[in-house]
Amino acid sequence: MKKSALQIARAAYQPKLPVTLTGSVKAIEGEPTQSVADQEEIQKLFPNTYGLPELRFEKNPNPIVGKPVNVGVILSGGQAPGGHNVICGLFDGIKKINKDSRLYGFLMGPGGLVDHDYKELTADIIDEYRNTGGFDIIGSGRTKLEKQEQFDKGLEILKQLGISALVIIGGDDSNTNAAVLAEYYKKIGAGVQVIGCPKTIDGDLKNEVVEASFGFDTATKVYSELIGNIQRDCFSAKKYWHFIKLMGRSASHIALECALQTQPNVCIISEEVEAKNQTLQDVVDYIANIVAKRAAQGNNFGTVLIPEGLIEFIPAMKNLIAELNDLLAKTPDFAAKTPAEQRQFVLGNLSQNSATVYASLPEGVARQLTLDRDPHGNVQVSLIETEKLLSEMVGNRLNEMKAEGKYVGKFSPLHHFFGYEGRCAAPSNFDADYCYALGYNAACLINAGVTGYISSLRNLTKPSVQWLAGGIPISMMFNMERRHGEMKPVIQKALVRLDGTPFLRFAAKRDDWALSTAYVFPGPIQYFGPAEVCDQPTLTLQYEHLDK
Ligand code: FBP
Repeated sequence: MKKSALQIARAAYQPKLPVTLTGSVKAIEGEPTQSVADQEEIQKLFPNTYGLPELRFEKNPNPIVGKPVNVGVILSGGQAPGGHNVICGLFDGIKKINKDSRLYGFLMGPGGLVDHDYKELTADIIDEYRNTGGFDIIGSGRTKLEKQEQFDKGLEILKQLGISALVIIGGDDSNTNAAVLAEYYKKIGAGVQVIGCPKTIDGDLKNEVVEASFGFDTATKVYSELIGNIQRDCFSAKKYWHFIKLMGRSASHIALECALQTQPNVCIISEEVEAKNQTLQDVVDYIANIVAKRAAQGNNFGTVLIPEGLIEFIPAMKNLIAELNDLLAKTPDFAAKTPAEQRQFVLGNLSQNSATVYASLPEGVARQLTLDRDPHGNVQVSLIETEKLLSEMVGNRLNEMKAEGKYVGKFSPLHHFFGYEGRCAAPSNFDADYCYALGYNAACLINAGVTGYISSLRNLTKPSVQWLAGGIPISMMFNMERRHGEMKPVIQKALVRLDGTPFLRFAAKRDDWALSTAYVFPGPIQYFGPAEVCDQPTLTLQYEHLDK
């Protein structure tokens, strides 16, 4: 495959490991741990892997060559910049332990383990992928590893290939499943260690012990570059309002980080909307008032950032969606009705409140809510074009305000959705170093003989050589939550904290940004050049460190 000049130059970049991981490494055990909540129940579910100590790595003054180890690796879920470097770091780490170690990649996600679909990752393959974006080295998938039959089927191929450790690179659900698999293999004496690595652009796999998931840094920098470019265009032409939806499934970390970096006129934070029990109309009124105030200053342009998951955080919309899910599940002939009959049927069968909300939606969106359903019968909210929904409703509100004499201006909205543009970007220096170190550190955890741990690096606002390396028992991050009607042990998803410094800094500035046009233009990610341009971690990470 032809390579770009940047790809060629980037291939030569050697990620910087924490000093403790250079050379031989020894593991120091901390105190036994506990899960963040529901300790008794979780201990019962994980009798073999609960309560393990945190591990910290230090330089070993007496180097020893370890035994060769065969390791399997899986990429799970959505792409995130730096995944290839986790695999490269893991490869280099196990080769450092013993040059005869081997690495096998399971193809297209966890399904590859169950279906025995794999390839050996040799040095020539690995070298092609150093510091590149994407997950294409082995592909990724969303099959959930959660059933005993899958674990047993996977064990067959692990045994066949002599694999004694499996590294699962994934988000909160995949790491939860990694812990369940670790417990099962330990219980049956399978002789296979399972280690997790924290991945997701959404930034929602973080807590007291995991400072950040990889990919968030690069993805938010790509989106911020694009938002900055749009803002410069918008400031030049002075004629459009840009409604920009940003990926992130449910949490608003991506939208918040991009707002901190680019200072848009409006950014909606779903967690705040929910906490204030706001309606869709409240959100619309908030935006329309800013549009009107800017118009009064002669500024008929602006930018609005909208988190992908907003709809689910609006309490009245959440109720409406839940009612629609039930109603449509009970109405098998719904699809056979005409659009007009469907609308009548829905309006006639919802509760009073939900019917009012449904009737207030633009017809196209109302219809989307009754059409796109996933295999579990739920509305696929991420397919709903929230950016169009909001701009249409803002337009309607502005017309009312015009009639009331409260708005004079011109409102021309444009729409964007940024998500896939950032998930496979070439990793920033932060993500290149972080991912490589996570993989290398996972090899050290394998060498330490542990299972059910997540690879952990802390002190991430410092230069990478000063990062603290170690391992965290995954069960330490567990609490019990209801999933598909059953109580399950899961890693708590991190939502935006309204009392955290990233949100508070944004909230203190947003009124000023709304009216004063204080846009910042971050420009493209730089890989070579001064550290203040190339090596800055996200503002979210920097501000969160102020809270520690
Ligand atoms: P992960 O949580 O698996 O990392 O995926 C994150 C994400 O990019 C979300 O931001 C987005 O909602 C979703 O994946 C899109 O899923 P898909 O890749 O299946 O279209």
